[in-house]
Amino acid sequence: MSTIKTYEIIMVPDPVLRETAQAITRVDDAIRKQMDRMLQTMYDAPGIGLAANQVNLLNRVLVMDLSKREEETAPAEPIFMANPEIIWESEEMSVMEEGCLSIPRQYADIERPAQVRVKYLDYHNKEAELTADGLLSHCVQHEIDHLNGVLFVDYLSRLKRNMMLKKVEKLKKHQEM
Ligand code: GNR
Ligand code: NI
Repeated sequence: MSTIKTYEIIMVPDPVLRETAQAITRVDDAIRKQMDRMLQTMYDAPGIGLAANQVNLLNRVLVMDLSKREEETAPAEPIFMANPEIIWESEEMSVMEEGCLSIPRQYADIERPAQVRVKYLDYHNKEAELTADGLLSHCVQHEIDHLNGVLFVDYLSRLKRNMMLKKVEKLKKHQEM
């Protein structure tokens, strides 16, 4: 069992999800503690990614782990990023079904660049780069969007977006979440 404290996940329409998170100076012990807590919060949810805005923090920190998606027993492969920047994106595009822990039980096909290269500070404050494709590419773009106040529903028509946001309101009223 884990002794790591978790955060509460913020849901739409909370305005913190529309704010731009601020760059951090360096990854220090306090940021590492935040990263550990965010990872545990994400595992508990469960989800494959989580950005700081979603736990009411406005610094540019995100966590991801795609390892447990199919196999519960697979070893954890967490990825921690601070100040992530997309330094290259492919012309090729990719469509995948996305969901968001801040927009519960709503899913939609989203088109994004198929591959991206991301520069960031890792858990040890070292500069690192990651080239992502497939689900990891969608996930890292989805998380960086969060840090910029952007949600996956923003890529949909106003009609579809409003339908999803209304459905979440209804779920909340009926306490189905
Ligand atoms: O758990 C999540 N699944 C997911 C699926 C496709 C594309 C992106 C994601 S991220 C999401 C968790 C979340 O809301 N992260 O911000
Ligand atoms: Ni999300």
